[in-house]
Amino acid sequence: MTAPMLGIAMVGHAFMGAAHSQAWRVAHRFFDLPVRPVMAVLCGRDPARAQAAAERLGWAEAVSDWKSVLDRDDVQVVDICTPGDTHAEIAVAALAAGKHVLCEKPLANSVAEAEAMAEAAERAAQRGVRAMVGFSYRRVPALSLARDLVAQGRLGRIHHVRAVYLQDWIVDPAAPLSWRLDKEKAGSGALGDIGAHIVDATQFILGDTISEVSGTLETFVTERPLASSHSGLSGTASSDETGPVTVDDAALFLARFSGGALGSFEATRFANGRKNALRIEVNGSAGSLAFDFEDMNVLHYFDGTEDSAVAGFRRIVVTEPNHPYVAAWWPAGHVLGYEHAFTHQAVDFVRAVAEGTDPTPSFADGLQVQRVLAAVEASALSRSWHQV
Ligand code: SOE
Repeated sequence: MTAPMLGIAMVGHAFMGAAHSQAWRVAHRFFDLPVRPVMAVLCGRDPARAQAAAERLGWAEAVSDWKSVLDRDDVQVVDICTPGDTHAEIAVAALAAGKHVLCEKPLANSVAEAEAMAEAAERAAQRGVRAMVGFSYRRVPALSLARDLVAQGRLGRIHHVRAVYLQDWIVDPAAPLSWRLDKEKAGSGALGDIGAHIVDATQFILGDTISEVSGTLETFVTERPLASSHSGLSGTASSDETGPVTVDDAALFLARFSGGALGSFEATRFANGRKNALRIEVNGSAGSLAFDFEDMNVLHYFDGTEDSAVAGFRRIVVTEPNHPYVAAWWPAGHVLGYEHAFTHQAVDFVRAVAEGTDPTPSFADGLQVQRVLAAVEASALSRSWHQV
């Protein structure tokens, strides 16, 4: 007997839209789900581009007005894959219309918007309508395992965390302006786009929250050529017309966690040769963990209780059937990729909706990250520590 359907409407169809489409296409084919996601409609402002994307990504229909899906009976979920300046409007309207919402990260472009979204999600939850923010790295098996090991006390008391997220796609000053370099669209630069990921991932792994930060931001290239077309992360440069970069290129900050751990964070798009190097190291009284997304199926674990004669970082290949999520895919050693975390995200979202529970990370979790980002910006301006 086929499972009940869950109609999805996705707003936005660029990089995240492609990653989410992959997840909606395969989730029920690899995981046992109580309801089956149906890729009902893709929403995109340009009708021709939206239609082409719907055909390419596997959506039944394309529309140019996202509001048109809010009163459709064949849509139960709105999946927001747009730049941050539209997250709040779409999410609040969708939740009010009784649609479950999955919203890409960061939750919003400001704390005020994130607060409105979290309040809307809290009200909606009382009506059984669910909301999740898409910090997908939580669902990389190795990082899920890291959280489990910390929660089991395998590292003892956590002393400090160091996290970097290093990319280099705009180190070339000739790389054109894209929405991620426009504060109006993106809210911030490396801080919110990739810094948000390491804030959420470290809070997730520790099961703790950042309470105080001291940071600094820098924009290395302040003028760039205008993009003539959309392609990849930064598009293709047009002629010699230029425009201003209005966001940070790099964000560095120190943090204190509520539980007492210290943290050091760096998010930059100017680390030559680092393509998507989300790296986290956790050091505790009884051991340490280390992870690098560019080797995403591996978690390095140092057991501080081992005899020093044989102690050392052990390289755990996180592909055993008893590791998080892995059993649904391939035999041990047949590794996973970037797109699998989005499928895990879709699976956990669908299961929560079907079971009537609140998926995580919640909009309240997304608001917490937004507050950390805002505190870093305030700290950079005042050149002092700021409470989150
Ligand atoms: C660009 O920095 C980007 O696409 C981010 O926006 C994503 O959230 C991250 O997963 C990969 O890099």
